[in-house]
Amino acid sequence: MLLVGTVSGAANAALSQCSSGNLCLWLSNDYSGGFDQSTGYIILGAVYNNQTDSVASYGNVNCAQFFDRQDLTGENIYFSRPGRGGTYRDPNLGNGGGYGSTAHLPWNHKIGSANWRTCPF
Ligand SMILES: [Ca+2]
Repeated sequence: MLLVGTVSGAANAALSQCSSGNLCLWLSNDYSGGFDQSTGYIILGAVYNNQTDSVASYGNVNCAQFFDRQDLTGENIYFSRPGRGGTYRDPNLGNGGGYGSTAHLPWNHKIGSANWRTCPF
């Protein structure tokens, strides 16, 4: 899913926007602001690159992975899924988030793309 300028500015943004089976991202903290979700991957276009502040991983099989770059490569963090337990969402990426070697660093205003990966734990 290529987002060039279509992230919705929903007034009633909330965690409940994120449907089961989707990876979800919001432009503001606490699952608010512009929102997008996908059962596949997400490439954020120029307008929404480096804007995400909160995420949720509601997959049924795999873990969700969020990348710094806009091409599903490079520095990344990942999240579990509800059925697996552990951390599967984060309302504030600014204080770190999820799992991975850079998960302790601020990840707000950093994400450029997202995809699924085999849960590594
Ligand atoms: Ca966090």
